[in-house]
Amino acid sequence: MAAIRNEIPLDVENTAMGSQLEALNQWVMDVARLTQPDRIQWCDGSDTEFEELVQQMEADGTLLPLNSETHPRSWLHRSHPDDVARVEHLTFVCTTDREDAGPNNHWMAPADARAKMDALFEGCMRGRTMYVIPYCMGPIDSPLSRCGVEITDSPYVVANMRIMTRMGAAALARIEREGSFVRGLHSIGELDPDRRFIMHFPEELTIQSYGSGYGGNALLGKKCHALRIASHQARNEGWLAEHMLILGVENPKGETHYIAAAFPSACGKTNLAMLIPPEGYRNAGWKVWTVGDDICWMRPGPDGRLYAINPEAGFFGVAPGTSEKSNPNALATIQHDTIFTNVGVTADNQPWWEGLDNRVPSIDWRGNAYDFNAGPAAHPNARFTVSARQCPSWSPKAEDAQGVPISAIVFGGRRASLVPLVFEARDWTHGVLVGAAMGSETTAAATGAVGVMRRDPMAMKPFCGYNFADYFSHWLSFDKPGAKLPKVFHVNWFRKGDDGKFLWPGFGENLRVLEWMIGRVEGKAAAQETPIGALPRAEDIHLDGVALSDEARSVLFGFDRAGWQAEFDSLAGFLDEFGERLPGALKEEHGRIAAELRT
Ligand code: OXD
Ligand code: MN
Repeated sequence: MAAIRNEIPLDVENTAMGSQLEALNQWVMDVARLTQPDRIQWCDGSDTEFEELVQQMEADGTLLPLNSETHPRSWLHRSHPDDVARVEHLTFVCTTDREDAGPNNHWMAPADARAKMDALFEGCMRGRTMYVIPYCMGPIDSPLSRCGVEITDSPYVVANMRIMTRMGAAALARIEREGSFVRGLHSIGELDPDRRFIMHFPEELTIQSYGSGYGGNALLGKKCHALRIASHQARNEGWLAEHMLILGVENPKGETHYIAAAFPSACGKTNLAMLIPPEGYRNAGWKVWTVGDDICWMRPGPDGRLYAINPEAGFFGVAPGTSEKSNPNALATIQHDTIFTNVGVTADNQPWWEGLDNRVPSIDWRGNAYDFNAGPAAHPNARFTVSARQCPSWSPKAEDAQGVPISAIVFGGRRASLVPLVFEARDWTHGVLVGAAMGSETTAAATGAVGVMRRDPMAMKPFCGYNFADYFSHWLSFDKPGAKLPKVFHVNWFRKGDDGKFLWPGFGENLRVLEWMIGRVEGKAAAQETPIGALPRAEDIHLDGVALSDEARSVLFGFDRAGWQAEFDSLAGFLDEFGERLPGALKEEHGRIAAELRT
């Protein structure tokens, strides 16, 4: 090891020693030889380390301190204006066999991808510090958790990873014990969109990301590890890595049901995870507990139920639209110790975004004087990064090493028409079809057009690290003797009326729908059977105090047979894209429902 270090002109501050860490040290040195940093810093996750990083970033303008009276220890980061979202067209899954990545992923042969990335990484850290970040996804002592190491040249990434993961000494100790970890190499490069790639090598548990500092592209523990690589690992090891929030609903008797819900990016996962019950429910003793707002790792426990952990330690939430009305818990969470990215600021230097309140900001996310005619003050995908521990509804069970038992799985998207407020799948196989059929209008979380309807199975279109056909088979495989699987539901908070306005009030009122689901789980709530599943009638859900027009009632709880026939025809075309690899059971389920719709 010493010889290797002597070959390169590095000021190695400290290095991880110990025989189990030999492979890690070796990799770090290989990366240093390729990228040629001036310094290597092993991150321990300590407060002192964070303070030093912040001082350095304040000095060079990477972080701008916000109003310390209203938002203590909080900062604004302005990204490069061309680097504001995930880049799905530049994100690749590099498997030996192209078919293993599937039609749902961009693919590149591993050798070609490595050659491309080596050329980009060569010498890219000259003049920079290379940070080595050991991290754990999930509670540090949980058997469901997995570790990784991210190497990056971005102090902003280090600061965000410290919030979003369990980072530092404890993670390194676990890596030393386990001897296995996901390797993530990241450089902001030149932040040039033409020299930007996010590569995944799931067979080697490796990630390489170049040219972006944006969360989903650069905080490698999140989408790259906890979804794309983890979904591949989960398939091999018999568990599920999903794009789902996890919440607990506690009833007035003190009983809590945990629900996992998959919605595409920027479709309200954070709002639902932090829901505040309507007043009547609050007074009666209902509570909602937040376990996670974006990612859920689940696996069968000894009793046959699925147990879930949130692999993340923080929230990387969408700021625009977050308000006292939509999400008071999120607002309380981000009052201090928060990094804001690409928001506007008010004249007294408070963070501001569209939908927050009716103050007028003074500077926009690019740092220009705010001009209403020049576009929004905050970028539509502006974000906050904050520790989950600051959330008032943070569940005491969120740190439980065994995870929480899941009673219901919910799928949902933005669907202006056809799809009713809620329905329940007949059984697990039908539930998998409901997930596979998910559609939603695109949002600003990824670059590209917004508002275009696309199929987004289980909200995993951008995140499944392998062929969707195999992913559906994996989901189906959980239905085996002894399994006590959750019930599966589909919701649509975004149904619009003829006037183009939303028909359902959403936010806290969504608890009424969750209550109905729990009633179904407990065998207490009523519903009517339809070919697409069990739908509540308006009288099956507690709607007291909710003002719904006649149109809203009939549409939200209605079943449009002709519309669903057309939907199933279009779904057939989508499923056909997966050819022979598509599991027969899913094809049959589709055929059965399509036939029922025709009778
Ligand atoms: C996210 C996303 O950042 O889904 O969570 O894009
Ligand atoms: Mn997400």
